[in-house]
Amino acid sequence: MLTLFHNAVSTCSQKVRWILSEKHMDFTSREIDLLAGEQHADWYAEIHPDHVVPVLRHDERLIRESSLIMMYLEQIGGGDPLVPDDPLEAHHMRSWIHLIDHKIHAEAAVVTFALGPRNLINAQPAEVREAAISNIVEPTARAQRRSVLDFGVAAPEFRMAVERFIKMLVAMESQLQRTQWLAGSTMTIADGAVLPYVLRLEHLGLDTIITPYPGVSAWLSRLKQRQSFANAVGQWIPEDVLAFMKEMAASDQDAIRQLLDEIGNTKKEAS
Ligand SMILES: N[C@@H](CCC(=O)N[C@@H](CS)C(=O)NCC(=O)O)C(=O)O
Repeated sequence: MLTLFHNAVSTCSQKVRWILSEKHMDFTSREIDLLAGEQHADWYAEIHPDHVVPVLRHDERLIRESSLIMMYLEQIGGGDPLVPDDPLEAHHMRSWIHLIDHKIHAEAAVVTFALGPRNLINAQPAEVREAAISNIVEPTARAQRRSVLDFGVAAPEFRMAVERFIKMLVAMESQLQRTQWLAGSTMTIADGAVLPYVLRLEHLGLDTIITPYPGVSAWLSRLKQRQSFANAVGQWIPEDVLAFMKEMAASDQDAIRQLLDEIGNTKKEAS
């Protein structure tokens, strides 16, 4: 019996829902309201000491860390294999996952909170706003959240995050000009692990960051056509929430255009 503690909009929850669908596995959903701070409740801190989603409960076992949950589900689930037999392709797959876990995930939080829920959180009473920051367990994430809530897209962290995203898109484009999928000839866990982060740009109305990369756009369309996309994203994030995310980011679009001009978001060679 699988229970997923997750959140509809969260990138790492999308990853896990994606692989659950690809592996044809049913689960019981327990959504955690991140904006209301449910991840900081005592009962949840016992499930995840870092106060983050997702967590998969398999019978009585708790499996944490979205990429590791994906690997776990690959071993217990059905469907087509999502880890290549070829050692080099398997290495490519793990390299994309490593990039997401060690760099892009944190940057996605920076971009999201600089734009999306910033105004909502800043409109809260001072002590509620402060709790939303100081309850974050991981110190770097806490400092980044404070900076982007204070300064929005003018925070230095925002620019660094956009630069990292662009660097990833450049590397993706270089690969996707040669193969259909990120690790090579077949779809792997890497595609499901990267998908929510590219999608996050789109959800925040930052499509212009993606458009210089036609291989990435075609890859995104391929993934969107799969049933797993509907099961992981479409079914969970209602249209009005997507519209709201874009609306929240709308007032910053001019500043973002200027930033992209400064950074020079044109197709570059991967380094
Ligand atoms: N490395 C963890 C990261 C988990 C994480 O940061 N989750 C976010 C949502 S994608 C979260 O729960 N944030 C809670 C918060 O912002 O307070 C994983 O991949 O599972």
